[in-house]
Amino acid sequence: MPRILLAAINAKYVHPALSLRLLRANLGDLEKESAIEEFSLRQPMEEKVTRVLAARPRILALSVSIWNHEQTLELLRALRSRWAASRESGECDADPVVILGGPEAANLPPEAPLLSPPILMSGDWLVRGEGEHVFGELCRAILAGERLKASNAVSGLGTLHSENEGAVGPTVLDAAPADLSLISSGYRLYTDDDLTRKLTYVEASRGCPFGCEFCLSSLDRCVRYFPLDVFLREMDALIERGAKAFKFLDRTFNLDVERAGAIMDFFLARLRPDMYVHFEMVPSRFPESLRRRLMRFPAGSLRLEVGIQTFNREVAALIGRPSDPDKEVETLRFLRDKTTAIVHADLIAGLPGENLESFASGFDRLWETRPGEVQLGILKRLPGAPIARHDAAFRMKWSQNPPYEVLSTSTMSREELDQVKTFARFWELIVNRGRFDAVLDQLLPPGIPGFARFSALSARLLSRFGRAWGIPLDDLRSEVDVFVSESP
Ligand code: B12
Ligand code: SF4
Repeated sequence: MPRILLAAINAKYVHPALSLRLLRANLGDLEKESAIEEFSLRQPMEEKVTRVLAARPRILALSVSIWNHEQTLELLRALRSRWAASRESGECDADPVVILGGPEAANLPPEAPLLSPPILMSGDWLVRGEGEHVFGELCRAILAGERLKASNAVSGLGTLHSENEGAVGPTVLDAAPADLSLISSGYRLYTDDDLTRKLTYVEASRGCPFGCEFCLSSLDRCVRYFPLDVFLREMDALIERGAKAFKFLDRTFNLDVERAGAIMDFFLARLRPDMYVHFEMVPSRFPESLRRRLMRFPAGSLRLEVGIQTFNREVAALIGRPSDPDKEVETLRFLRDKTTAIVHADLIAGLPGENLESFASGFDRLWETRPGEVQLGILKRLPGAPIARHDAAFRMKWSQNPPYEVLSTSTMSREELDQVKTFARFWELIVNRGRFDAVLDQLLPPGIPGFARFSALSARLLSRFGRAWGIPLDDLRSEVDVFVSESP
């Protein structure tokens, strides 16, 4: 039985939790006493509970992110009640120690116990920040029955904030950003099954120099890099083992253009027909050297996420996001005309100061460049994100439950945001999934503003079906055909 169980609920089966592998790989001598359990949101809760109970760990470490916050709480509540029953029946005498970490748990406000989010109240420890250096120290102290002191806590890398002995709430440990040259990589802990059946998440850097206030990465402005030679050796080993779908988690892959170029050259030399790499790039940094490389990737082997978020310069300035719409459009055109990359570009509705009109004109501008996919999202008002400073001035209202979607602002009403939500859902079904490509030019004729036209279709579909999900494809197809035949 592992004494330490690391667990996470992933959004889907194909998304692995790199965090668990990194934490485990940095446990040192405790690694052999640990195990990883990964679940997915759709898996029945009872199955998750049973697997954790069966492992009977001394320490249960859970990675909490926005997509699993509610389910992790449900899991913890179920576990706590089963552990209590086992204690009462004399089957065991102590509950496992629960350590929480991850981007959601780390950014929820833990200080006021009465107001604290229930998930934090269900943990014994809360680690905020990068866990590689501190997790092992903490586990060692817990297993040895020692108290972790602020002075010697985690080799001086963390700070103990509060010790709520006997009180409700977890003890909070703040971890400093990890030294990426000192941590052991977690890639060897991907199983062969992971590599062939899931995305292979990798990271060559951490941090982002930009300050977009809606994004948690804006809290980590200091960009740090994994040593390139070591990283590329790891990638080589993963390719040898059969990894095919490389998704880079770097916030801004093209920040250091030379490094980005070296990584691309590495993959270009090793691409196999069923392999692809996925990078997230800022559209303002596409120098010639990068473009030449992007053009060399064969069809199907390159996916790019190019965040646009807003084409409204005032809104961008207000939320601290660098913006140069003309340059961004030029980059998107280059990608469309000169590369075979599958480009995924996103826009956010509900940013402070953005109204429906400016959102629509941003959409039209983006759609003119015909990226492979346009992802429309409603602003998430993430706990801990600096965008909170606009709450009062823009009368921001948002859902208190994850994913904390904005419901209305002073410049966008609830109805307008609902309209964008429905639009986004139908856009996903009809345009992004590529099932209607044969009629796309009639549906969205080049030269005609796409937002108004697709809004009309989306309103019609909503009134016809009463919902934007679970619609049989044939029914959707017939309605789209009628719309196309009736529209000029
Ligand atoms: C992959 C990913 C996803 C995947 C899901 C992955 C999965 N496993 O299921 C998908 C694509 C589905 C996704 C969706 C969304 N995501 Co996302 N996603 C990421 C991304 C790019 C990588 C996560 C990752 O693996 N990072 C690498 C690991 C090593 O970092 P880490 O998880 O933070 O772990 C470190 C520490 O947090 C800590 N730690 C983590 N767990 C634990 C546990 C313990 C016990 C300890 C001690 C420490 C610890 O130590 C780790 C090592 O240093 C991050 C951005 C990023 N680059 O991190 C955003 C990010 C996590 N996502 C974010 C957001 C906002 C979303 C969306 C809401 C986006 C949207 N607009 O729709 C949706 C959620 C949809 C929903 N259903 O609710 C936010 C965070 C939100 C939050 N509070 O959790 C992030 C940080 C992006 C950002 N910069 O704002 N996402
Ligand atoms: S949105 Fe992108 S560019 Fe802006 S802070 Fe987040 S990761 Fe960086």
